Amino acid sequence: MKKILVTGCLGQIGSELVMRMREIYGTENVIATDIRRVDGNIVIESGPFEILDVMDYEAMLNMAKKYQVDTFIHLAALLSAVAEKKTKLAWDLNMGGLVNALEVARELKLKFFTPSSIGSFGPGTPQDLTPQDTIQRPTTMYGVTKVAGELLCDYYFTKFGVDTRGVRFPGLISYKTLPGGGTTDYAVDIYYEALKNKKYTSFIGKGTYMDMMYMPDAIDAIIKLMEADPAKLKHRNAFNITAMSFEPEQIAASIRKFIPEFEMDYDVDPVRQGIANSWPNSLDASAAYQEWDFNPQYDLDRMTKDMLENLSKKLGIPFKAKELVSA
Ligand code: VAH
Repeated sequence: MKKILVTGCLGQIGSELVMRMREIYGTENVIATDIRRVDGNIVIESGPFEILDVMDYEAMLNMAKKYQVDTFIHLAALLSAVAEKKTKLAWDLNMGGLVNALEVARELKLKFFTPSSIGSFGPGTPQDLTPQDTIQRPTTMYGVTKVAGELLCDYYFTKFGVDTRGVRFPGLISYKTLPGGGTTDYAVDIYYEALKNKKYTSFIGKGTYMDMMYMPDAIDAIIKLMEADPAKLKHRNAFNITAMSFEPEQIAASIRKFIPEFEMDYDVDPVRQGIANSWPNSLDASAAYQEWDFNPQYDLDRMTKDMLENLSKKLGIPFKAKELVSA
């Protein structure tokens, strides 16, 4: 990768990926785009930024030509909970935007990345250690767009030779942006509430296991996959990746190691609980380890410590992570 165009750069992944790629590849070589401008945003202020509607193919093509990019990272999409409320918009944006991006990649012979998700699986999928290759019959509009997206990216590789690559992300946890309408957002909200109020009411029920990963590991995974030897990529567009699987009681217990007085109760949201129930409890990520040396560095307690330390600075709430208090 030498010169990269990123869509959805103000989102949870984009806002961190752009900054990390600018460190590695040079600020002027990472063109950040989004549907809106946010004054004062570091992604916008720190390097090349353009307003881009991913539904506008001509604008997308002209922008890729203008900057003479060699890589296209397509992140603009609606997430699971929002997509269940706005199903037609989710299909139009998630699929219309993707096919426009793939057409640009085909036309200009660009390397291409777009993420899939554990949301691409459904209740008929084996839920424990979900295999890399297995049945995918998701019961959400988000999941339908993710499975269709995986197939579309495979098609553009086999039919047109586009170098498409992708991963099935688990829930991603980060402190730099607020949650964007996903089902796994409870695992981000909980850290904010732990610092602000020392208590949290979870909208996901006790015992609901989902795969999760800390954002630094997600960013490293994208870069590692995009720099991998293509000859070694058998699965290419939809690698299962995960760093941990936990349920709400376990993340609460991790927080209590640093904030012993933290309390949690439940007010389950039937829509997001229904989505979570249809997703795997845990993934088998062996293909990613074998084909491109995927290797996450954060477990639950290390993530909790880093989240609480960084959120305390962001929110201006004093917090000093004691050494791990025995559980
Ligand atoms: C969501 N954060 O909740 C996203 C992600 C696996 C979850 O796809 O929709």
